[in-house]
Amino acid sequence: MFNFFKSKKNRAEEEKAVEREQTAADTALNSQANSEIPQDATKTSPTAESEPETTKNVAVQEETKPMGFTSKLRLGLTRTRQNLSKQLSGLFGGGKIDEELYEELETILLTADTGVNATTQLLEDLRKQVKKKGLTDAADLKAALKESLVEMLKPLERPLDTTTSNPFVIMITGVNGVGKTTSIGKLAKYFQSQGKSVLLAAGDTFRAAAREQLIAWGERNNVTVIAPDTGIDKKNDPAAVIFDAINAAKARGIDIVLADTAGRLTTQMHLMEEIKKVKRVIGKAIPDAPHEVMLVLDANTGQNAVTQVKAFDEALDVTGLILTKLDGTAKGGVVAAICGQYPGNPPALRFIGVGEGVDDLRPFNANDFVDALFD
Ligand SMILES: Nc1nc2c(ncn2[C@@H]2O[C@H](COP(=O)(O)OP(=O)(O)O)[C@@H](O)[C@H]2O)c(=O)[nH]1
Ligand SMILES: [Mg+2]
Repeated sequence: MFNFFKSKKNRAEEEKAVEREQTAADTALNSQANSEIPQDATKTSPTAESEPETTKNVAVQEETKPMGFTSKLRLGLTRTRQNLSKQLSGLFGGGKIDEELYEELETILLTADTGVNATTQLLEDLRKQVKKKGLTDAADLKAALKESLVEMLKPLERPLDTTTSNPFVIMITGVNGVGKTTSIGKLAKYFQSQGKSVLLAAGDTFRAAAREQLIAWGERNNVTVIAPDTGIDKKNDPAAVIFDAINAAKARGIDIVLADTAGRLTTQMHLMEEIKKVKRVIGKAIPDAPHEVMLVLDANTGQNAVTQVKAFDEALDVTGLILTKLDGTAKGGVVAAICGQYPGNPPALRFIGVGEGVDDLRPFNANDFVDALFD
């Protein structure tokens, strides 16, 4: 009873603290997002080029120096970090390492959506470390937990190598609203920044808005988008659109094709059959394609994300994951939950999304991730 009330009170305080830091984080993100506008505007403005660089412009540029991804990752993980650190600070403040402490830690990890398997695994590893290193003070546990987490998450860290094929075809899939189309926009920018040419295939033929959304991302990144005709009589088959896009990419010597698809629930059997067909047809354009079947997951869905991995993998042999919206959740533990589900051999977590901006997607790095969670 007492513990319940205590934790409730703590939670209210934590929530206030999280809110305060989140507001600060939002302000920082907004000022950064806003700051990107004048730079872009300068590029497209016809008069800007001829204007001499004034001291005012220089000042604006200095102010708007892009935020490094480490800071962005930290900012994006604010909620999870706040949630964890407030709870852990009491626990790791000092004192004896006893069963009660392990139990409390178990609860904290579970409420961060770490999942039963991963939590058990982490605690086992922690106990081993405590024994091996002869730790007696709870204050030493933070470093030990970080070490256990990094070790657990390391196998997820398998960056995508797109040099094995030209064009390299990436099929993007997942349920509705997880961030597929947005991630494609971000990926286009990411690959371009590596000097690669990109083409987008508007394979979500379900909603006209999805097509428009992808075209907008294409325009923003100056990338060709192969989209279906929108005439009322046209029956737009997603497989056909993507097939055409791959052929266009071959003809134009494009390096990377990003194929968008409509969101679907894994329980919608006919839609799962449709996506299997899309995959088969891609293989007709290039025999070993798609070279990557990328499943996009929303970090807010917690344990559900784990279920989605299983179901999409059964249908499509998923080769990589993108975990989006880590900025919007206090439950970043889902990353560990995925590991817990596949002990020793988790799927590759290619990228994580920590915001809606075009730069808010980066390859997953276990060390950076754990650092951003704790420090
Ligand atoms: N905060 C946040 N929002 C995101 C992220 N990725 C996508 N979104 C938002 O999620 C919503 C759905 O994204 P969309 O790409 O249309 O999802 P789709 O249905 O899977 O294609 C949009 O409002 C996006 O801006 C992310 O990493 N962080
Ligand atoms: Mg979409």
